[in-house]
Amino acid sequence: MSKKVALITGITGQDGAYLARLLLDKGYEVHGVKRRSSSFNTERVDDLYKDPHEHSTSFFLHYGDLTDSTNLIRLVQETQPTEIYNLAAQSHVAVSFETPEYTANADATGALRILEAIRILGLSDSVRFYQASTSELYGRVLETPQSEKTPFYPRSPYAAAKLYAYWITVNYREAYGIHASNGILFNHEGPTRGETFVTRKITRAVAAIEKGLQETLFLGNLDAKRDWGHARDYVEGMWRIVQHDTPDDWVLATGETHSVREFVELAFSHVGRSIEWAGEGVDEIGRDAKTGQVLVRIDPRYFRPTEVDLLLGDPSKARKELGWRHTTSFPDLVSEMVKNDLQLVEQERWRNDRSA
Ligand code: NDP
Ligand code: GDR
Repeated sequence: MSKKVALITGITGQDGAYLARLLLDKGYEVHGVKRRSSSFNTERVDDLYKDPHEHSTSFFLHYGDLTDSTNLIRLVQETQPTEIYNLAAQSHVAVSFETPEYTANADATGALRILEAIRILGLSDSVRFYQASTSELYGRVLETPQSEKTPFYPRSPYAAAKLYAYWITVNYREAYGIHASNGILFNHEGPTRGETFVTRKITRAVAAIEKGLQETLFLGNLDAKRDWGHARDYVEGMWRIVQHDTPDDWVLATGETHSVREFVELAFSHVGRSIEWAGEGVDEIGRDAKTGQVLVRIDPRYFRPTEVDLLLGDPSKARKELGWRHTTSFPDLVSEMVKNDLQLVEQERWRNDRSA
């Protein structure tokens, strides 16, 4: 059998790095698309990269951008992938309210540009395409748990852009017979999660507060509920989606939901602190039950103009058709993230002490 070749956009992000590892372990040749940036942005994949002049390697990085169609056409032509995973996106929901037009360009039209590249290059029969769709498509809660049959009601420029990407993927599948699938993934996290998403923001703050480097954690809506899983499990699901004989759309979720408040409580419990909540609305605070230290305060800047209150996925179709299920529980996820951030803070402190 000829070698499988994957092209991954968003290689420098949380999921791109996990997926690259998984595919390299399976013997793929992996090509990742990274954006040019003024400072290094390849931290998550640096250990995979070997100088191609010195070693034989199966991992390659290319400059590219989802807003540049000529670049995408050239990359698809040069790398001749058998599978394309479109993971690149302006993926922060709150930021999408600040940069709605850019978010549409990268997240909506970006998916179209790749699909068009496949079509223009005559690869409709030979390339499989994966689109990183999202539980944010459900937006306003119309029913729970949310499945492939639940209607969409996007509540942010990010979700509206991803709605276009979802449907253009379905359309290119139906119109041109491309093996193009959507993974409707609920939130998935891990120790390398971006630092401004709420889970990582919390675990980093727990570590910094514990080591005396930060006083208080400022958050927005504590009552939003999410179905949180581990990114490692979810990239395995992406791969299974692409291997399925027929292209389709699948929900990947844990089937459990927890509030931001519960995440905060569990994360602080790992450093032996329990939280007592007092006050209401923007005046609510969370105190250390033993010492009285204010650990959590509300900053209304983190509220969103429209919020997604409750996400809870029904992964039964993926379980039945793909044999996929999550393996990391919510408590284990939180524990892994807190432990990792405690270690990182310790390393940073050690480095700072040595250079002082
Ligand atoms: P990240 O934000 O960690 O990574 C996003 C990646 O996209 C980064 O590599 C980023 O590059 C790249 N990127 C952003 N804009 C562009 C652009 N214009 N051109 C090329 N690359 C670009 O996201 P995740 O890894 O968490 O998520 C992966 C995908 O899955 C995203 O599409 C996200 O919307 C979607 N998703 C994520 C979920 C989650 O819970 N994690 C759930 C459901 C869907 P750079 O490093 O230069 O910024
Ligand atoms: P989300 O993730 O919007 O679900 O999108 P995020 O972690 O940003 O927010 C989750 C919930 O926490 C609330 N929240 C805060 N969020 C952030 N970022 N910062 C805060 O201080 C804060 N306080 C409370 C939010 O209001 C929200 O309700 C993620 C991204 O990975 C998307 O790309 C992906 O599509 C979805 O998950 C599924």
